[in-house]
Amino acid sequence: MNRSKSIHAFEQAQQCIPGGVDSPVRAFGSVGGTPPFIQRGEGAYMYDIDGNRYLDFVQSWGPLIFGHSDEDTVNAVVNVVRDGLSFGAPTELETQLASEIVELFDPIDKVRFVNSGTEAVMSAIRLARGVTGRDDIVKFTGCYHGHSDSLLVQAGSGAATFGSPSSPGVPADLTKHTLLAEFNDIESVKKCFADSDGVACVILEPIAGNMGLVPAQEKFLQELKAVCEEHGALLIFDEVMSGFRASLHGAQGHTSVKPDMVTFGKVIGGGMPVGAFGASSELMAHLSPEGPVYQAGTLSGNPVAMAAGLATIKRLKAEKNLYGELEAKAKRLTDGLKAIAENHGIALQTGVRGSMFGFFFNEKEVKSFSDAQKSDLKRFAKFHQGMLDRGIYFACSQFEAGFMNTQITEGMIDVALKEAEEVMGSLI
Ligand code: KE4
Repeated sequence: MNRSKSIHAFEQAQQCIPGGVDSPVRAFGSVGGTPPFIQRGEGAYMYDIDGNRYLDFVQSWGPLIFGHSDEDTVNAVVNVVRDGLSFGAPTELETQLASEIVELFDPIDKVRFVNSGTEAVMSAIRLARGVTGRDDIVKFTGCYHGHSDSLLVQAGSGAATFGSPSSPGVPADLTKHTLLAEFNDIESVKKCFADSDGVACVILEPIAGNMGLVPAQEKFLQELKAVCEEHGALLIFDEVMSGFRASLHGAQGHTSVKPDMVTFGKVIGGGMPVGAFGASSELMAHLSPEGPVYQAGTLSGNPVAMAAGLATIKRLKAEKNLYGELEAKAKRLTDGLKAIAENHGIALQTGVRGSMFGFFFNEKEVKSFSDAQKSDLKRFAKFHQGMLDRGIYFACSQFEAGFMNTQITEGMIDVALKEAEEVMGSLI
């Protein structure tokens, strides 16, 4: 596949943008090769500046559940943008989208819009700390919640549960209140509580998509909720990715456990920059201007983003069989990949939750980040590049999830599987 224009564009980009990208994963660091520079998207496909076509299983990392340049979404944006791009003043569009989200997520009565998932999580944690008067928070290795300082932590030294910065530029003072537990391991959570003088909240991806696809086990979620209740800590489900991807009710379509707070992003913006966080009226009343916990944003809830999100959520509600159909297509793809891999003597672990899917080049089931890290990353990279050269665009990291959308047909999935048959053969 000729990507000469992308190669040149990547060189140009690196002259004025760090790494040539505005988000690190896009640089293809973990899979190698040059990232295609995209010219346009249409339905199930993206087209790069060399004219190559790609069947897209990433969809901007989740937002595009109706595919690229979805007509309803584009029309909604065009109609609104003619009346103005932003006012810095309230609009009814914010109320309408907030009402739609609140209606679909039981535990929350109110939401506040922001401009990214990072902002949503950062604000939710500040609210939890403000409400409880406690500083410590618990997160899980392998879960990603955006790049705010308190959450860029790695395991501390030895058995310590308190995290240390995972990035230069993050002062230890800003991570010393973040404790790290192991996903699906309730004993590690209890140790964090034992080590802490008071935990404000526990945050996790209830269906993790940032270590590859790793759902939290139901028993673990129930025990986690019980531990939080025992200690008066708030439970935050970070559904920036799983929200409206795992089901119409996010992860809560797959677990009986109800969180105290939920964060959102991606799909609720329909491709425009939107994040949100929600909780009960009682908890949200602590937020400025009602309460003392400060949080703000110039473009938060701007009408263009609200219009895109509203068009998306309304359609998700209207199309009753949508998630069942997306899950069936995701299973067709992953079951097919698993069969092809096994025919070549390659171990492939696969998983599906609604329109989210994942696969690990791993001998064993993956239940935590340490399990995921045992995957064959070289084999993943070779698979990714082989499929990309055949026009199939998977996430460029073993530690990411894949996404199905309404524009991808069973015929397209069969084409992807046919290409995978050849690529898997090259991996042995
Ligand atoms: P943003 O700030 O990127 O909008 O959201 C941060 C975030 C928070 N919580 C979860 C569960 C997330 O998955 C994310 C962002 N997801 C990544 C994909 N794994 C975004 C892609 C990127 O960083 O370029």
